[in-house]
Amino acid sequence: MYWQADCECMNRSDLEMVQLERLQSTLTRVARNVPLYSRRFAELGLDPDQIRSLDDVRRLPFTTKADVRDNYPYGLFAVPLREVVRLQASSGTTGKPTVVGYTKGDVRRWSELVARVLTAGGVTKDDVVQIALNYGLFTGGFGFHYGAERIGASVIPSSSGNTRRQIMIMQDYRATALICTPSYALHLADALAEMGVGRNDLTLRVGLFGAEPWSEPMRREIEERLGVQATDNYGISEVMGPGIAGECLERQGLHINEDHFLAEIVDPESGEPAAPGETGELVLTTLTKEAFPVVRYRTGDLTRLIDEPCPCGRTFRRMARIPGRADDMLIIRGVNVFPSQVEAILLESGLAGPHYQIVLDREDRMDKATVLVEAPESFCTDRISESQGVIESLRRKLEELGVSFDVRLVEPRTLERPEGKAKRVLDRRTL
Ligand code: DLL
Repeated sequence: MYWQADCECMNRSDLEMVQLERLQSTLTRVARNVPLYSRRFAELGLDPDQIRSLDDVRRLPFTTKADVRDNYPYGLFAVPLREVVRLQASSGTTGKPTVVGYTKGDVRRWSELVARVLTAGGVTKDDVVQIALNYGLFTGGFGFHYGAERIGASVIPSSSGNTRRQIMIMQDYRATALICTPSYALHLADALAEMGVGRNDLTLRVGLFGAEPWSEPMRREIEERLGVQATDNYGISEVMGPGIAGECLERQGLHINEDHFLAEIVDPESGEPAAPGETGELVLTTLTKEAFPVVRYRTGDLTRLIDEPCPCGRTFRRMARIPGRADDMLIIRGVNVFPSQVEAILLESGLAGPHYQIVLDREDRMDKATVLVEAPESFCTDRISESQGVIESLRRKLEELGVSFDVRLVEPRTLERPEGKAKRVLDRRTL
């Protein structure tokens, strides 16, 4: 099932023509309307007319989150405010948030792109879609909402939080599709178990999850406990929000809506293009955005592009699941580790629940890494020898990452349950 088969299954050479034409028109518009770009292009002696092939994109300067912050709130808008019908902001926790705007046309296109990823994830107009993502400045709630309405599904804007109410709604309104962060999906699963509601008491069929890194074992656990087919969805507010890339039901990577976004992978250090198929930082250029176009936006997210054709028939390239942002990567005693790798090992072990926190300290100038995990409900933490066995076994499995972690078992349900994006790391190291 496709939403816009003519675009999603376009042959590559037609697609590249569309991309180039749209790139040129975006560059002309930003050069004319956004002072940051006209200045940067002038500094490089670059005229948008000189960009004659998609490879020429490498000659363009990058845009960073700092550029967006420095131009807070409206400095990067390419249209007057009177043409903007929607404002959203990034969920950034430090400093000023970044504000993004959408014209009527942008909102229309955004809805179409979200309709594509919803369709790819198995949602149809017959579904009752519960959107348990925050509705507010965060792009998740409204982004998915408009796409789901566009499809003609029955949309429940339950927003985030209030887990018991979410569950009542899920049961009473007979929700068939759930959209939230993967960590919240597991929190819902825990709450359901606590209330004695089994997956067969629910009508859920599919789940679209995203907005934070997660792992394959976590996907399996969500699928198993909620009875859904779970797909991964990627978006970033500065570029648009959800709808940039999403998995189809093959679940082998996220199709990027390449007729609206030009994706590159660069070496995060040098900014040079990565070799084909190599992992690096995802850089995105918007091809159709009117209010807030961005050129070569450094997402900070690490991934690689998958060129092989997908059995689903979509021709858009896929990006691999994101292990984390370049700046989420922990360097522990010089070893690079992503929280999602720790998560995968914990879940695969079958010894720990899905809730965990990594705590980093510095003792005697050395990094000390501890993972707090909740003991499974079935497990009696009073039985010292049994807990010791679990701790030892998890510790050994985590050694696979090249770092030695201390493991601490905490009582079930004591770690924080996120309603939006999970915070997995507490870094208390000071230099
Ligand atoms: O999180 C947009 C979104 C909403 C995507 C709902 C999917 C579902 P921001 O708040 O700007 O936008 O956060 C963007 O979240 O740079 C990634 O680091 C991370 N992220 C988003 N989706 C995924 C994913 C929304 N599927 C930042 N896997 C991005 C891993 C993700 N990380």
